[in-house]
Amino acid sequence: MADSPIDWTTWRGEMLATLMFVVRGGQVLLIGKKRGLGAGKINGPGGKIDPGETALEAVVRECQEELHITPLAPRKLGELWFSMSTCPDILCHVFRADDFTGTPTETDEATPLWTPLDAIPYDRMWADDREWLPLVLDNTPFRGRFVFEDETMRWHAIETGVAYEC
Ligand code: 8DG
Repeated sequence: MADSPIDWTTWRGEMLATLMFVVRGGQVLLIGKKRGLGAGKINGPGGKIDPGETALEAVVRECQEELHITPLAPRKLGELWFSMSTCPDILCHVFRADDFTGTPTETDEATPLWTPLDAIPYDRMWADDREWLPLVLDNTPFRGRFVFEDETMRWHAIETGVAYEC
């Protein structure tokens, strides 16, 4: 791929966000997102980190708010660095859990969608997701960097071999 149009050495995420992928029984718990950035798309539960929250606290809170579940033993598997033309740059922390408490429930933010691991609906997700979600499902830590112009992904790079603390 061509050289990055962004100098990533000085890049900083202006908006901090999270995503959670709960994998259980050969399926991953996705959502139909009903509002906010990416409304209408399929995604994992998650959202913005509030002031004073850690990424882990934020992702657990978002799962509780959006789906009424609490992921158990969540661990960070990835970072997504988004340089966007239409909104502030986003740094998104990606987590995985292999169990949860509660019952996935539709809310005004999300519809729960259990999805077989071999049938991920990438055509209804953000364009970058097919580049890194397989790593989450494979338990491979990663960092992905992406340049978007409107909804079109213009450049991307994915690194593995990174390590995260939780
Ligand atoms: P709200 O309460 O303010 O309505 O929203 P929120 O729940 O706090 O935040 P949000 O609008 O849902 O935050 C955007 C979510 O979308 C956040 O979880 C990160 C995620 N997201 C992007 N870009 C991409 C992407 O390219 N792929 C995927 N899978 N998720 C993305 O912002």
